[in-house]
Amino acid sequence: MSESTIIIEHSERVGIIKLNRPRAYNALSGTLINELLDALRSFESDPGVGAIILTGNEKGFCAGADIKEQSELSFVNAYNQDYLKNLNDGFFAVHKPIIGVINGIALGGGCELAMMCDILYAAETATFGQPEITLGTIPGAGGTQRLIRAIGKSKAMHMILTGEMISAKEAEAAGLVAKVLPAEQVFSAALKTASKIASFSAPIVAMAKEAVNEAEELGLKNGLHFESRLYHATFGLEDHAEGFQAFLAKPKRVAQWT
Ligand code: CO8
Repeated sequence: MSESTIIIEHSERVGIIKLNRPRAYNALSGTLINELLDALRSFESDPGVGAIILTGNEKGFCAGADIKEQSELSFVNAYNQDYLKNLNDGFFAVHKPIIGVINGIALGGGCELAMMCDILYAAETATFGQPEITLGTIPGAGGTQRLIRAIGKSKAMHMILTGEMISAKEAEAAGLVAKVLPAEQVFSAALKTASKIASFSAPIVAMAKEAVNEAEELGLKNGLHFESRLYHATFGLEDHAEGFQAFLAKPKRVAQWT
């Protein structure tokens, strides 16, 4: 039987996915993508999971599309199967927060995969790049759209048009990643954050994630309207009543989420 291309673990309420194709720097083969999407679906439907971590292995995070596989793909094949749309769609379908832990290279589709996550923690040794131009192609899993939103036009253009990489520190300064930590600390720090998020009310966490993500789709006026609607809807949840009662109790108590 062939080895799995991902490793799935649990740490209390956190579901963990580790990319695991060490011989190909975790390149995104069709098999890896399918196994990754299956794992996301399974964590999404598991009420015991409140947040997800996606990370790489000792070789780093991910070197992008599997170049060997992609070299065999014709325009017609790619077009007819809507190549890679399933990856973006799979991430869009996850209501639980996904923390990407970037522990080394995140190149091409690897950088795009990182940007599909909701929060990024990076090791000091991590590097980010969109080298597709050096292969005679362009980013194809969201890079041209998400990078500009994350770091602005000039920096995004620079990365995409030169293929040059940026360091974790540059990524943090540009707003691409939330935190940079020494390599040996980054996973445990992310796990602590994921556990904290997973300890809150699951529906409230999902609504907060949805409202933030809508900011990328809507203008300010429509976005504020959308936020108000979700905010008002939280008033109808038992978790909302519990959170407010716990705060107002004398003495204050810790809220118990459903
Ligand atoms: N695909 C397939 N195999 C790869 C990939 C890859 N992306 N990257 C590395 N490998 C393989 C190499 O072929 C090599 O295999 P073998 O031992 O059989 O020859 C092995 O991994 C080790 O690679 P290197 O010898 O090159 O190791 P180095 O340590 O010298 O370099 C690097 C490591 C920097 C990661 C280098 O391999 C590299 O530059 N890789 C390519 C990175 C790249 O250009 N990525 C962009 C790919 S295109 C893309 O992502 C399009 C985006 C579309 C969306 C994708 C979503 C699925």
